[in-house]
Amino acid sequence: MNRFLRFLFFSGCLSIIVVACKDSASEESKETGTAKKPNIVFIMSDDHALQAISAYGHPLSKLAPTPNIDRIAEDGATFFRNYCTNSLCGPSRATILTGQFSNENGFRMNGDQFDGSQVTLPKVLRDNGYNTAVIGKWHLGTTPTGFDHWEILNDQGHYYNPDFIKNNDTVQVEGYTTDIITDKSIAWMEGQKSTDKPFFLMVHHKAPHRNWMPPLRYANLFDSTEFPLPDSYFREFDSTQVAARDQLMTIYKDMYEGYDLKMTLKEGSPELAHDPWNNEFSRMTAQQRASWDSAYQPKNDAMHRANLQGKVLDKWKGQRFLQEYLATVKAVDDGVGKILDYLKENGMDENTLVVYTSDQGFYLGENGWFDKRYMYEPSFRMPLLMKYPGHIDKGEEVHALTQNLDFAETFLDYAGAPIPEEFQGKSFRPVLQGEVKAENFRDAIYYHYYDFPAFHMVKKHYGVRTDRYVLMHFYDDIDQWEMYDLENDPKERNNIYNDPGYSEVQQKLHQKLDSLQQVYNVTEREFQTTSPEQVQRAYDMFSNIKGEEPGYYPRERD
Ligand code: SGN
Ligand code: CA
Repeated sequence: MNRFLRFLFFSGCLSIIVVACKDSASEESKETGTAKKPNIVFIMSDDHALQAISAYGHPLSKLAPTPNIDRIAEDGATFFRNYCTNSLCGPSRATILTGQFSNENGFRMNGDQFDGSQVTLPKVLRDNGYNTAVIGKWHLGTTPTGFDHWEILNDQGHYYNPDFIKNNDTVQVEGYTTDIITDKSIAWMEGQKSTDKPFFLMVHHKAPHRNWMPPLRYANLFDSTEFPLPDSYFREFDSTQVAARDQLMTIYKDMYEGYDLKMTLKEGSPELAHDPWNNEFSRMTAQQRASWDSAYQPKNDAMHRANLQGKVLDKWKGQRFLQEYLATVKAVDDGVGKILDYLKENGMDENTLVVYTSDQGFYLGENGWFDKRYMYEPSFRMPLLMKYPGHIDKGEEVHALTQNLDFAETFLDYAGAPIPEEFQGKSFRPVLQGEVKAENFRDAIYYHYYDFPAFHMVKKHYGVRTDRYVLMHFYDDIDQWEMYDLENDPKERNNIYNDPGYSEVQQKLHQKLDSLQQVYNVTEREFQTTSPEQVQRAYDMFSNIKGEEPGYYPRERD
C-alpha cells in the first residue's frame, strides 16, 4: 500500500470508530436518559450579604476579597437583581425546595415544621435519575426527604465541634464547621465516582450566621483592617417609618458584648462579657479555647486600655462585627475553592452546574443594623452566581428580576426534568441563554414576611418591587405603608407613599400588588394579627436578653 492509500485506509477506519462511539454515546443517553444531565452543586451560605462578595464590587469586599467565590462569577453569571420571597432562613430554604411562596408550602417563619411529604426539587431530580444529598444547615424542623444522603446540623448548628444528625443519630465532630461541611461534601462526591448517575448536592454552610466565630487560622486576620461603616450607621428614621424604628437589630444597642462581639469583662482576663447562653465558647476543646484566648486577649486588652465611650465605642463595635463576619466568610471562600478544585481535578467541572447563594441578604451596618427580615434592599436582595461551562457565558451579568422561588425550576430545566404544576417560579435559563431579555422576564416580584412577634421584632409586612419602585405594607399591630423610588433613592431614605408627585405610580403598584397576591394564592389567613399583650410580652422578653439574665431565651422559636 502506498502512502496515500494507507492514509485513506486508516483515516476511513478511524472515522468508522469515531462514528460508532458517537452512536453508542447517543444510544446510551437515549437508554438511560442521563448521559448529558449536568451534576448540580448548590452551595448556600447562611446570611452572606452580597456586600461581602468581591464579585459584586462593594468597598467592604475589596478589603476582604472572596477570590474563590469570584471564580464562579468569572466563569459564569452574576445576578444583580435576585431577591428572596421571605428574608429568613427556614422560609427561604422551604421556598428553594418547593418552588413556592411561604403561604403555599406552609413554612412561614422559623420554628414552623416543614411538610416533607410535599413535592420538592430533590424528589423530582431523584425521580429523573439523580443521586441527591444535603450536607450542613437544614433548620426546617422535620428531617430531610427526597435525599439519598443527608447529614445535617442540629438546628442552627455551632461554629466549633458541631453535632451532625444522620439517620436520626447525632454525632459530634471535632473541628471548624465550615471546613467539616466542605470535607464531607467532597467525600460524598468522591463516592459518586462509582455510579454513572448525575448528582445534585446541596452544601449548606452555617457561616457567616450569628455569632460569627472565625476559624482559629483567621482569628487575627482583619485586626488591622479599618472597614468603612455605611453612612447610614447612625441613621434616624422619620415619623412615617415606624416599623423600621421599632426593631431590635442595631449593632450598638442589641448585640451581646461577649457572645457576639467577643469582648471581655476586664483587662488581663479572658472572661467574656455578656454571653447569655454560654453555649458556643464552652463547646470548644481546651486547646481550641487556649488558641482562641491567645488570639483575642491582646486585642481585647487594648480595647479596655483605650476606654472607649459613646459613639466611638459604637463605631468600634461595628468594626469588630465586620472583622468577625468577614473572617468567617474567608473560611467559606476557602471551602468554595476546595470544591471548585476538586471538580476540576476530577474532570467534573465541565459537566457541573455550580451555584453560589445565601438564604437571604444581610445588613452589614446599614441603618446601624445586623440581621435581615426586612424588604429593604440589603436583606431582600440575595447573592447569586452560577457557572456551567458551555451553557452559561463567562462573565455574564444578569439584571432580570429573579427570585429564590425560581431556583427549583431553573435547575430542573437544566436537568431536562419535568416541572411540577404546583411550582410558582419561572426558569431563568432562557435569560442566561439570551433567548429572553431581562426586561421581559418579570415585571414585578412579591415579598411576604411573617415572623412577628419574634427575635428582633421586625413587623409583619408584604410588598411588591418593580424595576424602579418598591411598595410595602407593615401590618399586625400597625398599619403602615412605605414606598421608595429606588432609582433616585437607592438607600430607601425618603418614604414617598402619598406623595402627590407619585400618585399614579402608587396606584399602579397597588394594582400590581393585588394581582400578585391573587396569582400566588395569598388569602385572608396570611393577615392574621397578634394581641397587643402578646406583642408587649415579646418586646419585653427580647429587649431583656440584653439584661443580666443569662439563659433567658425561649430557644424553641429558632
Ligand atoms: C438566631 C439569631 C438571630 C437570627 C435568627 C434567625 N440569634 O435566633 O439573630 O435572626 O437566628 O436566623 S442567636 O443569638 O441565637 O444567634 S436565621 O438565618 O436562621 O433565620
Ligand atoms: Ca439565614
